[in-house]
Amino acid sequence: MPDNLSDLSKSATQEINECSSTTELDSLRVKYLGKKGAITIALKSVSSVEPKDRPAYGKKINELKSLIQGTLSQKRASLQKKEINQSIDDKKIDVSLPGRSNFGGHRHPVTKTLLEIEEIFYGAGFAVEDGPEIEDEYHNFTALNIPSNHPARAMHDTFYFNSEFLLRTHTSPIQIRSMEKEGVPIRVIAPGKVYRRDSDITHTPMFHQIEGLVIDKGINFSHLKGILHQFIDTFFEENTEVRFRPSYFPFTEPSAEVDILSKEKNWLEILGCGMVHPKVLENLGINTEIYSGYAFGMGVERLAMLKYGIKDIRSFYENDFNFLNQF
Ligand code: 2U9
Repeated sequence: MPDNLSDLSKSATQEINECSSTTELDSLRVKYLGKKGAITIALKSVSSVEPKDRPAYGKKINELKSLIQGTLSQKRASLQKKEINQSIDDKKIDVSLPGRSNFGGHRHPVTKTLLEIEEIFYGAGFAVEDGPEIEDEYHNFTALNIPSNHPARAMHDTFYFNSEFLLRTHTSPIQIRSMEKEGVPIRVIAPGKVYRRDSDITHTPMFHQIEGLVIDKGINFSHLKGILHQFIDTFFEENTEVRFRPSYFPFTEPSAEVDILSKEKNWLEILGCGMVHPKVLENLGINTEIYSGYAFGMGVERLAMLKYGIKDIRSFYENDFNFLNQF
C-alpha cells in the first residue's frame, strides 16, 4: 500500500475506534466515504497514476474502502447498543421511592365562618338572599334613611364609580331589594362582600358581612334579643355572657351594639342591631301601624378573628399557606 493510503488507513481506523457517539460516527463516514471524502478523492486520483500501476492502486483503494466500511458498521453497532443502554438507564424509575402525596385543599377560614353563621340562621327559619355588589345610591343609602347630606355617608368611606353608582358599603341593599320584590312579612339573612376605603390592622377594603332582617306583625326588641342570644351561644360554643349597649345607626331605632365577655374578662363588640327605623319601612310603602321589624349586622372577618384569636385582619388575604393551613 502506498504511504498516503497506509496513513489514511491508520488515521481512519484510529478516529473511528476512538469516536464516542453515532452522530460523531456519521461525520467520520462523510469525511472518508462521502462525495468529497478521502476515499472518493483517492479513487479519482487513480487516473493520475502510471497506467501500469492503476489496477493495483485501484484495488488497494477499494480494499481500504471495504476496511473503513467494515470498521464503521462494527463501531456503529457497538455505539448504538451503548446509547440504547444509556437511554434505558436515564429513564429508569425507582419504584421504591415514595409517591407524591395529594395536596388537599380546604375552604378559606372566612368562607367557613360565613357558612357556619348562615347555617345557624337558616336553622332558625331565615331565607338566604343575594344581591349585586355594584349598587346605586338609592339602595345603598337613601332607602336606608341615609340622605345625601347625612354624615353617616362619610362614615362609610365609599368607593364611587360616579355620582350614582358605587360598591355597596353594606349588604343592607339586598334586603331593600327583597322587600321591593316580595314585600312583607320577611325573614332573611343577606351575606356577601362589602367595600369600604379603609385599610389597617382591623380593616380591609373588602370584607364580608351578614345582615339579618325580620319584619312581621308584632315584632319587638325581645325577638331580636332572643335570636341573637341563640346565635351567640351556637357560634361561640359555650355559655357566653352578652350585653346590649345603646348605639346609633340611621336605619334602626332604637339601636344597640352587642358585646360578649372574653375569657380575659374584656367586653368585645361583635355586632350591631336594632328595630328597623319607621322611615325605612315608609320608604318601601309598608304600613308601620301593622308591621315592625328588627335588623342586625355583623362583620364575618371580625367574628372569625374573635373565634380563632387572629390579631390582624389582613392575614386572611395574604395567601400565606402557613396561616391558612391552620384552619
Ligand atoms: C334594612 C334595615 C336595617 C342592618 C344593621 C347593623 C345594625 C350593624 C355593622 C356591624 C359591623 C356593620 O360590618 S359592620 O361594620 N352593622 O351594626 N346593621 S342594623 O340594618 C338594616 C338592614 C336592612 C332594610
